[in-house]
Amino acid sequence: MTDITTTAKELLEAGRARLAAAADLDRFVEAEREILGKKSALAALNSRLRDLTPEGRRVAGEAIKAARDALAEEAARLRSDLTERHRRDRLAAERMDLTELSSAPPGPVLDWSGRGTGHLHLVTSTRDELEDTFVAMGFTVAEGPEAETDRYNFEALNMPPDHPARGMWDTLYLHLGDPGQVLLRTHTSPVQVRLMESGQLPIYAVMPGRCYRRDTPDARHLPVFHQIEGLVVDRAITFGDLAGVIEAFTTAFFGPGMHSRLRPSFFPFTEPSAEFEVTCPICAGAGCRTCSNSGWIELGGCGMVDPNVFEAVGIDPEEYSGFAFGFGIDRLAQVRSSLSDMRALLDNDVRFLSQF
Ligand code: FA5
Repeated sequence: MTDITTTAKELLEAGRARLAAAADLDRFVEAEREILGKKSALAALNSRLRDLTPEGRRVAGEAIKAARDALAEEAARLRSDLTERHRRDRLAAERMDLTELSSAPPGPVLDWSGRGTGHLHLVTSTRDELEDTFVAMGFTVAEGPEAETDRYNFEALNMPPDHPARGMWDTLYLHLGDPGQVLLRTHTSPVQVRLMESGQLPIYAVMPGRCYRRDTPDARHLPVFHQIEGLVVDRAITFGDLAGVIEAFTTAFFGPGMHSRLRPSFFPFTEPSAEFEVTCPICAGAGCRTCSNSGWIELGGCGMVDPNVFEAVGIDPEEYSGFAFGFGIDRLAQVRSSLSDMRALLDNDVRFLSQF
């Protein structure tokens, strides 16, 4: 009897040590089978019980059971520790280090294979920056389709058929629907109409996107380019609010010391209309070749939403007023990065693109 009890205690201690020594899950499972399995030394002790007196069998049986329970408990604890350690190791091994991408300097980062990891195109990163700036000023971001109908691109913007102002935009028409009714939008202004038509007022939104014109590519024009539109519609909005927002944007985007100014202009969908200029970011206003020594660079157009536009979208111009603005993202990127020719943005020459 004493013999079995002693052996059970010895097997308990040996088993504990064996389990604790298992370095990984596989070795642990093996050790657990040897110690607690059907062919274990502990299980073999049971077969020796039949030679004992009933009292001796009870005492020795309890000793074997106590050893098995203690080992099973210890094994469960160690198994959960090892499983957790195994999971953490696997996660650490599979973890991707993204810090390299976000903190990488401009230009291609070469990985072990010698291939560059690439980065956003200059126009995309400029668009992202513009969105961030306006979102920080409280604007939301909206988008609209690139294939538009005549109504959104022209008619609802106060340009009925044959209106001479349509000639301001050389338009590409699509062979879709009625002739002359579906086109590639020439500006982002149709998204204004879509937003106002949705009937959710007030509106404080910017709308970036791609535009198309039958413009011959040259140093300052592309047939496919990007604009960002701004629209505010609320009660009691004034021209002063427009000027204030343009100025706040200029300082937020270009930095302190950079300002804006408005010059009278014409757009059919705004009245009064203006062109807005910002301090030349190249010479900080001192005068250089890019700004023709004026110290100012024209960025885009703006003005108070024309009451005819409000009527076309079912907003009461007696109750609401608003302003809109729109400017070229490629043009802005060109000016900020001193690119002499905008066509370089489309050439896809990695030696050029990797500089930004
Ligand atoms: C417009 O497109 C008006 N929708 C802007 C507007 C919006 C006025 C809201 C009033 C209220 P414009 O045709 O001037 O205006 O174009 C605006 C800007 O788009 C230009 O200043 C220029 O930065 C950019 N842009 C125009 N055409 C091209 C082109 N072919 N390539 C690159 N950028 C262009």
